[in-house]
Amino acid sequence: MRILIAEDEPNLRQLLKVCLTAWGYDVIVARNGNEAWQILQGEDPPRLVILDWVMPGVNGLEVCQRIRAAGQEPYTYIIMLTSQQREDDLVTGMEAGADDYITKPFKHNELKVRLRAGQRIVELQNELLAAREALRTRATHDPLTGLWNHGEILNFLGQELAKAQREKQPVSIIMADLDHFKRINDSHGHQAGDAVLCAIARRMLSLVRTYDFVGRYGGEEFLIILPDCDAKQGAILAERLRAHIDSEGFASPEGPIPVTISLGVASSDTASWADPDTMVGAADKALYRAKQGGRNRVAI
Ligand code: GH3
Ligand code: MG
Ligand code: MG
Ligand code: MG
Ligand code: MG
Repeated sequence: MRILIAEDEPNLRQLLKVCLTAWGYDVIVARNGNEAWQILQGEDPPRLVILDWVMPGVNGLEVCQRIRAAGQEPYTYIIMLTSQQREDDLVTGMEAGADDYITKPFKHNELKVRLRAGQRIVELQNELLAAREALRTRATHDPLTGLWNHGEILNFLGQELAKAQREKQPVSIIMADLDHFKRINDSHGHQAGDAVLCAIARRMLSLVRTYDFVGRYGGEEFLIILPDCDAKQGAILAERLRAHIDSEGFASPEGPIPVTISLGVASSDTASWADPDTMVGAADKALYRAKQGGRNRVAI
């Protein structure tokens, strides 16, 4: 774990560095409050900080207050290390946002165990942040394909429609549905069907631009959002997707499985959509026409 030591007294700074390194920490040193603050403003700052109180320029108490005022996540665990030892100083230090307070001259073993306590807090928060991230991913992604899920792709569509209106830019969507997918499941099994869905997702992602959104709308239906893309460009991309998927079958132990998709396109430059639902409805109708027309085709 990385730790920042802010201490203006060179001998003590060196002693702390030696001790902490011996205890297994990755030590970063600052000679004053300004340096400490700079380091903490950098990318991926240390989460564990030992702050001397009295330093030239910005003192440790101020650094501590600034860290708390910024309220950044993840949390910074702060130990004030100081020779101030009037009774009120501890209260002032901890009111400024310090998590712990040690007076000089410090006992090595005491500093060591207090650091371990701080490390536990930091690690606990790491776990919470990872759990929150995992929950967020689960709430917004389709577990099979890793694409945006139904709810999230519609959220994005709402945002992109509003943005398109504000910036007077077109936005297009494509609703794509695998052709006769039931037959693929029936002849090759559901696991092969799942693998085909994943492969289709990858092929779609490989063809769209980085700022497009690809979502799994339902079972074997995909919704693609194309910001800043008019009806003509939307139809061109839909055709590229169709041709790419039609061009080669999906590898399976029994040989390649031929797969085709039908696609419906709706765009904001050919009609004005008040909300995501009506726009999706229009793409759905176009998709229906593509199916009626014989599948493996694009309709607008
Ligand atoms: P069409 O060309 O008219 O779209 O025919 P289809 O067979 O693709 O359409 P239908 O709606 O009749 O069947 C869709 C099939 O997709 C049935 C369902 O079991 C399958 N499916 C939906 N979700 C999944 C999934 O997650 N995994 C697998 N393997 N199959 C799925
Ligand atoms: Mg000092
Ligand atoms: Mg379907
Ligand atoms: Mg289908
Ligand atoms: Mg169907």
